[in-house]
Amino acid sequence: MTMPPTCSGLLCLSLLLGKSLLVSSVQVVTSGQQNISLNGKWTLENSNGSLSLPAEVPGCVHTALLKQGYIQDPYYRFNDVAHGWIALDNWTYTTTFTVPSDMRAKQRVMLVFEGIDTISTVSLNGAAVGRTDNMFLQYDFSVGALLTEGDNVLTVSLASPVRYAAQRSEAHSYRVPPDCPPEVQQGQCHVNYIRKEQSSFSWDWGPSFPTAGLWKGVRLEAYDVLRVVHLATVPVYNQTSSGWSLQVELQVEVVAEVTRGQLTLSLPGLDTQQTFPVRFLPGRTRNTYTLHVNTSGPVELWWPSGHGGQHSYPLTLQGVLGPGLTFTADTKVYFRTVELVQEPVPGSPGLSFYFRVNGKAVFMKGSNWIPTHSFQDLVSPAGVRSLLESAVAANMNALRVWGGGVYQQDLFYSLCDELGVMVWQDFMFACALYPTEEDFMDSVREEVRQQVRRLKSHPSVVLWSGNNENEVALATNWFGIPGPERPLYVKDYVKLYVDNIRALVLEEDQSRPFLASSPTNGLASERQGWVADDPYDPRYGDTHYYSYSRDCWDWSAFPRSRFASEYGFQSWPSFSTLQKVSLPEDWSWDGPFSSHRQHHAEGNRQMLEQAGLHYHLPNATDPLRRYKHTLYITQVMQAQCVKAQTEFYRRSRSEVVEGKGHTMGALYWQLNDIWQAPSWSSIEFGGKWKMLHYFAQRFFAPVLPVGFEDGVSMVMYAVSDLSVDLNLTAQVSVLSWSRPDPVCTLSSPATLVRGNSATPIFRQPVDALLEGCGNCTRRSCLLAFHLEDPHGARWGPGNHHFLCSPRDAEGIEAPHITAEVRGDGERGYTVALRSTSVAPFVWLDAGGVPGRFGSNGFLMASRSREVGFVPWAPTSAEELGRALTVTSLRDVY
Ligand code: BMA
Repeated sequence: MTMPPTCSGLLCLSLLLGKSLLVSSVQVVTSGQQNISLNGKWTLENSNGSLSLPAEVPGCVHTALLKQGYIQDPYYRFNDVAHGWIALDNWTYTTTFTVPSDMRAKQRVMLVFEGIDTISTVSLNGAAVGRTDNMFLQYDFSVGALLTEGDNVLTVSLASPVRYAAQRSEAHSYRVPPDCPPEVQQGQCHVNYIRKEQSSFSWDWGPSFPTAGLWKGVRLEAYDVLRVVHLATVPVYNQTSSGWSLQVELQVEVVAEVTRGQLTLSLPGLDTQQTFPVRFLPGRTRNTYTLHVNTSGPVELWWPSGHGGQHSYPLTLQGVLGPGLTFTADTKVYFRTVELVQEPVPGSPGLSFYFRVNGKAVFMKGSNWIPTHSFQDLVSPAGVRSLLESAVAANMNALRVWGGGVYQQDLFYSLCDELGVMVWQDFMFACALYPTEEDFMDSVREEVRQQVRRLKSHPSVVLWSGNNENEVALATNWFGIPGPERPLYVKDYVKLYVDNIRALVLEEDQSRPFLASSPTNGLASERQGWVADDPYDPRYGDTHYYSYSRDCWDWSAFPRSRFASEYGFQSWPSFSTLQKVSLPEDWSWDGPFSSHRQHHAEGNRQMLEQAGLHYHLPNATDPLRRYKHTLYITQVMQAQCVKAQTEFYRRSRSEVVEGKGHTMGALYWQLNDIWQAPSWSSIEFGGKWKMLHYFAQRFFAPVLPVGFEDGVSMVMYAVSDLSVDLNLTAQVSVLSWSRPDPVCTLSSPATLVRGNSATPIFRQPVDALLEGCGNCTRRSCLLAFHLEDPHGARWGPGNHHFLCSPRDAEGIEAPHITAEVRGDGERGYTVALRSTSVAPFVWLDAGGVPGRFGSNGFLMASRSREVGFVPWAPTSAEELGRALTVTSLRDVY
């Protein structure tokens, strides 16, 4: 029920009065409970009072200053550095509100902050209510005694996070590195001392915006007997009885003496209903009920995308207590099991590392998720949805929520449930060592409890992982810790991730696996006291692997790991994305803007060096043309490099070579961007797909032909994530760079391709292959291939293999490509392309027209091709036609 706005004092608050409340993404209604939302307009003041402005809650200081016109767009040009002063000041949020007398008369009134960023003192009517030190916590304060009849004044005084972190580090008895980020990141120091988004002090893909604010909702909850604090449902499968039960966990806060009544849980979709007697003790308690699911009929399971549906069952909960108090909740339940399998692999030293969902081994395909905005209050539900849908559209079934960002909002996990995206959930610790003094640990313990309770009902969450790269940071001594001091840091490491985080996770949730770190050797790391000698060992656990100087086309350089949870290459975003935050004077590769946005040391040089190994670098005389071509070539390089590495991992799923293999996961670094800058992402800030994302759509396809050279031979594998066996042949066309039609075609014998395997399907010496085909040489020809069944039906996308670097290709012509936009926009548009010759890396760019093409970055090997375009906002064919540009490799030099 929404009340009309009530004006009180200087402020006009929009009050939301009602009983219905969202508790861990479940709608709970408790009779007799009243809630008032304190979201809306507050006032914000800096420490010396020179700035005083209205500020929206949820929100942060930066966005308030932006909305009131005190600062320009923080993402514009060099503003991240120019706005550095904001995070050095202290800020106070104030609101005034009234509380109806019947609400004040309740036994208890709780002031609930869903999230405060970060260090604050909360006061109500001049009296201190509490302090906060962790942005990942919800804080509940009992404030009934402080409320008055008239105006109530609530203030939250936030200390500068940068100064706080510095003070904590200063006060610490020994150094907890890494002190400061590399200079190129233009960031702030000691972020490991504050429980806040670690990348907010800068990262190698992101700006430094150490935010402060009330980043989530604020409300009052008033009740007489009981309020529901939390509700979680975790299905448990009993192997012996082949039956399911549902653990329902209800956390309540009770003010009365012992409260008795009954609770009815029903799953109508499974003909299951049970009533339990309840007895709640006073205070905050957790109460667990086991609902035995009637399995006389089949229980439909939740599956990762590509492996089955995501069936859910509605669950209702109805509580009746004493005379007249009721509470109800409606939620969804999904059934699935998940295991992380680490067991001996025949013919290979080490242990496997893969996920088994509902008893089936699943190859994880996906990427890593970073914060989608520096200002969390500007993260829109539509933006989150668009990114997740883009992931699934690119045939991903998994994302890792990386440990340097934030635990995502409820919507993220609900969408992952619905879309079949498995979530590897890190705890928020990254690339650093951490202090372990008592107050810090207390805060972390509460963070783990709250986050595990909030997220454990989601089937999408398949793994808890302690941190990002902190095991390897210790193992390989990133921070130059002198030998004699190492045990102290190892002790802190074990205390934080094992004795506390792991212990708490095991206590709170035994329905999914826990890993202490990523990368790690898993069980083998445990045996070495949780810090392995070499956590990158490809025979155990997961790996992160980056090499910018080695030729990315050389697959022999990649570790044949059990599971690749990070690998990648940088590229620049498209011109239309950069244009929004820059001026014409910024549009050059060597200028200050290009180095300012690059936060990875030598990143710009590395990109061009890697590109130069295989492509001519742009040399147009017109500077803007050359700049745009340079952006393009970085995307070509990135797309092809990540393709080579991902295809290597996918074809390694079924074999062991020199003791290594059985790779069962490929999560490249990184899915999305936090701002408009060069990074490892496949999707630009704003949602536009880079060439890599279009490539991912193909290299993650359920059925994929992979081609590579092994010694003197051309080899092809058929990779299949399907459950069925297929009878397939590889159809290979030899193309000449100088002609649009194949020179010759050949096919492999039919091969049985088992479900969930990678099967060799074609092998022939390259020389023999070319000799049999006109005057083809490595330099004049290339290969295009696809998979076909005996009925001539194609399985999976086509693929191609270069026999030389395109920069050495002979006969590659400047293609004349024409593009014509067709259609009325009802069902999107079609771009009809015609080319006079073979054109690699054909790139359609709709400029600032938001939307996505059916495919992009492709090889044009025949004269014509049609590509769909779905706009994300209404646009006309003319507008799209005007914005559309077509680039292919030969255009850039
Ligand atoms: C990995 C990540 C991030 C980083 C990326 C690229 O180590 O965990 O810390 O952004 O590499 O350098």
